[in-house]
Amino acid sequence: MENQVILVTGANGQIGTVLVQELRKVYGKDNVIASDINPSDLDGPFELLDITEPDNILSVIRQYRVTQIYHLAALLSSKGEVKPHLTWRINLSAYLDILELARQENIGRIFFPSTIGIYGPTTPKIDTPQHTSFEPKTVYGITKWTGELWGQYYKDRYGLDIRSIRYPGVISYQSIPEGGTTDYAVEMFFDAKLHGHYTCYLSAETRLPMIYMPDVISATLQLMDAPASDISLAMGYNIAGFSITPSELSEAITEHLPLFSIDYKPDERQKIADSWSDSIDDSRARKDWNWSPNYDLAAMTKDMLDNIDI
Ligand code: AKB
Repeated sequence: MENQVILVTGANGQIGTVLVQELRKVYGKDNVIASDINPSDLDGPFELLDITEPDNILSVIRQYRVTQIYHLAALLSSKGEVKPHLTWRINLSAYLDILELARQENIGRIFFPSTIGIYGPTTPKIDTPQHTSFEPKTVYGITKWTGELWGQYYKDRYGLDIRSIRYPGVISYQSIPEGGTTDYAVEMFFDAKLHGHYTCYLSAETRLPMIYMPDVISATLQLMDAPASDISLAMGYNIAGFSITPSELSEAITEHLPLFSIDYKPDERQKIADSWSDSIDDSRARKDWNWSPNYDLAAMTKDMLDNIDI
């Protein structure tokens, strides 16, 4: 797509750091404005932006004549339980501000990252359907579920083009994520390479849906590029990569690093993981915009180990 100017909030996060670079390959370096509350060493336009200050967001939108926003700034599930009010402010109030600014400033398209964290104990755990019971137990899940509803509202009432994905746990080597419940998967790779041992904060048999970063990027760009006529949901699309337990991941790593060892000391994150789904039905995304993942557990493990350089 030509002539787009894209603002990415939360650009220093796990997804932001990779997505900004990929967007810049497609739209040109100067057309992708990275922003974050902390400074960045990414090469290209960058704005220090406190997402809780709508006036600052507005001046960035106007300064660069922004046409699309990827609103990635968020506190994740585990950190959200430590700072519930701040999580509401960042994850939900700031998103509402962005929706309102997008309406006023005629922003063409918005991306809102949702999550498997919107599911809860009343959600079917296996092959969780697109439309089901949503009773999340974390503040993070509440904010993301409410954000999805607000997105649908702004689409129905004001015609905004909102697109959203419910990301599974994201595995990547470019940075070590913080504040999530699925972070263990990335930590395990780094500790395997660095120390040959990992102590996992979830129990061995905790099954969760995961996805590898290249699939996150292709899903996100594919959804954002799809013609509006193909998009039947403004709420988050379910997408799935592969579902794994810590024990299965450690076995996959051991195939490459035979001396790797693991032990388990579940902490408060276990309760969060237990309230989430085991696996996801993503047939709606496959049907609407041809989604399908390229990486399974074995392919992801090999690529992670090839790329972690410590
Ligand atoms: C988290 O663990 O909080 C996130 C997520 C699944 O959205 N990675």
